[in-house]
Amino acid sequence: MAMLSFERKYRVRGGTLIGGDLFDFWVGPFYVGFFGVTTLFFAVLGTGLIFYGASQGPTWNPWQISIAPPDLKYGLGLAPLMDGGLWQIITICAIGAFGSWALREVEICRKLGMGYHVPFAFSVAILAYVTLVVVRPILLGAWGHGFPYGIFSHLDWVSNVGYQYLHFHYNPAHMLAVTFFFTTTLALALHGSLILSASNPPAGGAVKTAEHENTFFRDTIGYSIGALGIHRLGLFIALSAGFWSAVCIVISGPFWTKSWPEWWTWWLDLPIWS
Ligand code: UQ1
Repeated sequence: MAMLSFERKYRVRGGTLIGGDLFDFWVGPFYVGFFGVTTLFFAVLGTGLIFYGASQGPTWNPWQISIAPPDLKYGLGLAPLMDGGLWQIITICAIGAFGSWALREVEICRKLGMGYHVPFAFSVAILAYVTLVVVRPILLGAWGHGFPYGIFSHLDWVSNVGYQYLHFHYNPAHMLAVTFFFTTTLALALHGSLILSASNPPAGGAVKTAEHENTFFRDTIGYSIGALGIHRLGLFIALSAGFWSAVCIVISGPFWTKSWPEWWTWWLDLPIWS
């Protein structure tokens, strides 16, 4: 791919976290770096192991392929390759690839002198995944508490684990997470529509300004959060959705073993009712 004229200015040396100049280069449009190499290594190995596992399994139907975690009897030990060991190595590859990708983003931020907001945001997604397949299984004492890597099988896992707590929607952290997910879609819908309504007029129409955007919301709800503010709010609610998702699953089992509807008896047990 041809390099755009302005790109040369931003292809600056340095900012690497490791390896000095050794991997400080681009391949076409892509910055590589040490963590570009490790991302590729873990991604190729992990994907290859998923295909190897599929080749040993009963089906090539993409919906039904599943790499299962070890049986609970293996606890926190290493499992035989075909009995959960593949899942364990694939999990290491996934964390290696996601972590490398985040650190490659950090190196690009350093090159450009930008804040670390994007790798930080990505790290919250990694945290949610690691909570599911590492933190909660360790707290429960067995890798078998991780979820299986398959399309239908992971849906079944979510359903089964949900029913273990009778009615997962009564989990207060789940309520917070869902509320943040919905609020994020509301905010992005408002923001996307507002920006397009002002800056993408029909052919021949005049592009409007930030004052139009502010005035629209002052006219409708008496308040405008502002151009920078909406992005701060958006990042906060989106990260909160991922964060409370991690909380709602890590407290299920390690910190609350009964049904989630029962958790609310604290309300009925308040002394104010007697
Ligand atoms: C808003 O006030 C604003 O500032 C002008 C935006 O920036 C372009 C927006 O995108 C949105 C959606 C709002 C309205 C949001 C709130 C929380 C009042």
